[in-house]
This record gives sequence, C-alpha cells and structure tokens, in this order.
Amino acid sequence: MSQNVVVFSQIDPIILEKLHAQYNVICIDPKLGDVNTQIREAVKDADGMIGAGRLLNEKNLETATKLKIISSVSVGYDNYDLNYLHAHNIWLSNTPHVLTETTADLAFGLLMSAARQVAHLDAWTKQGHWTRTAVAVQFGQDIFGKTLGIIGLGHIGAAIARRGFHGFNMNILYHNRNEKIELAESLGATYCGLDELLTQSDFVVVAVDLNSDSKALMGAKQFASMQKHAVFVNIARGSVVDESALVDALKQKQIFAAGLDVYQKEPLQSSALFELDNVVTLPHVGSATAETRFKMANLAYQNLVDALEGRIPKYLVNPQH
Ligand code: 8YV
Repeated sequence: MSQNVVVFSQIDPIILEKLHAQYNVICIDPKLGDVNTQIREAVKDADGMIGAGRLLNEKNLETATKLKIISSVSVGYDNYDLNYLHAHNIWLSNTPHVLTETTADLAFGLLMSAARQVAHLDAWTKQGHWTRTAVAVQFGQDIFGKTLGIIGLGHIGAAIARRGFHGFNMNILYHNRNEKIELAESLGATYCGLDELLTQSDFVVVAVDLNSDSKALMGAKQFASMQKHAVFVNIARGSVVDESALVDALKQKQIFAAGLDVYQKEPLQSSALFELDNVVTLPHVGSATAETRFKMANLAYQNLVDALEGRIPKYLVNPQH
C-alpha cells in the first residue's frame, strides 16, 4: 500500500514525477483556495511532507496523526515549530551545503550592486537621464581591498568571506556565536564583537540563522554605528533586521546603501523600501538557480524516502526524538 505524501510548495518537476511514481501525492495549490485549509485536510492521512516556505505548526498540522517527516527544501527552518514537531515525533530534515555557493554568489552580487548603485543607475539610464558624464551623485563605493564584516560565519558566511578574501583582496572581520579559528586563519579573518564589526566595516553582510540570538539583531543603534559610506547586505532572514530602522537609516544616509534578499514579511508586495534609490530589493532568490534548486529538491526527496523507508535521513534538524 503506497504511502501518502503532501507536497506543500512548488518543487522541481523531475522530483515531483518521482514522488508520483512512488507515493499517493497531494499537491497544495494556492489557486485552489486557502493554503492552511488545504494542508489541514491533506495531512490527515499523510506519512510525509515535502516543500518549503510555509509556516507549519499546530494550526495546520493538528490533523496530521500519521506524519513521520517534513522534508524541507531549504537550509533554513525557522518556519517550522520545532517544539510541536518534537512533541509529536515528527522529523524535520533540510538541505544544507548544496546551496552554499549559489547563495554566496547572490550575496556578493547584492554587495556589488548596492556598492555601485547598479539597480538605480540601470533604471536611471533606461529612463533617459544620462545626458552627461557621471558626476558625484552617480558615484559608488570601492570594494577591492576594503573591509568586509560578516555576521554569521557558517557555511554561507564562509563562502562569502572566500569571495571577498580571494576575489577582492578584502580584509575580513567576522562575528559569530563562537570563534572559528582554523577557518578564520585560512581567510585571514579576524573575530570581533558586533559593535566593532559595525564601526570598522565598509561592507556588512548578515548570514546568520534566525534564532532567539539573531532576531532583530540589526536595529537603529546598529545602523547608526555603521560608517556613512558602508553598505549593508542581508541574505539571512528578514526578521534579523528591524526593517523600519533600516528604512530610516537609508533615508537619513546613515549608510550608503543596502542589498536585501529577505524581508520581515514575504512575499513583499509593498514597502517603504521600494521608494528608496539606495536599496536593491530581490525576492528571496538566494538559492534560486535551476541547478541548485534541483539539487535541493533531490536531497529533500532522498531525506523523505529514507524516513518513509525506515532509515534515518542524512540531514535531520531534530534527530533527538
Ligand atoms: C529557500 C532559503 O528557497 O534554503 C533556505 O533557507 O532561504 C532558500 O534557499 C527558501 O527558504 C524557500 O522559501
């Protein structure tokens, strides 16, 4: 008797086809009505779930009496209620490593775009404003040889540091819950407190997991302590940043510019950020290349199959139960 699997977001079509071949699959489709209502109904007989980007907790999992695993197609897992999953013996797996370099590429793309006003000057040029040689208002910030401060030296933070160190001869500072001495030595990176990193860095990149320590880590005081020519980049989670404080800092030119891929509310349809010329806003595309999203979906598929066939998945977020 085939097991039942709920697919709660769009996943790679090749992987979806494999799931259909092995399991009774129900796909949640926002076009068919309220997603939580669909999830509550679909999980009643579900043995497994696979997908990403949805808040899964008691409100939509309370009917899931058979659920063994939620296989997330993501490395971050702040959108799952881990306490609820633990209390109900539901495994959560994720997809680390396969997206590290792709996400670090995007982070550096945001850093460079914000530093050199790429998004704003692209629109400005296309609107016909280019009537003479660039003047000060079109100038950007140098990157080569400058100081890059990384908040969160995990796999993605380290990949960003490698790009700065090897590619742009940058001086690397990092702040982390614990020092990473060997890794830091390989990057010529210096551990420092958050305040020192913010005051010393020309570029500040947030690459932390969202947790109780990192929530609202960047607020008015932190932005005010940055240098006026500094660029701020967030590819972690929106809730690490007090977004209204960032808007104020950008409006008051407390920092030069920002590059954002994540927001407190997603998807973001309107925001004071959209009125500003000194912020680049991307729609949470850090891992969004066809190649990487296939790797993530394939890894999530393997985690799901392992759990449903009685094996321990390779990347369990909550192995303790
Ligand atoms: C996911 C991400 O696509 O992996 C993560 O944690 O942020 C992205 O790669 C996103 O979580 C899907 O909503």
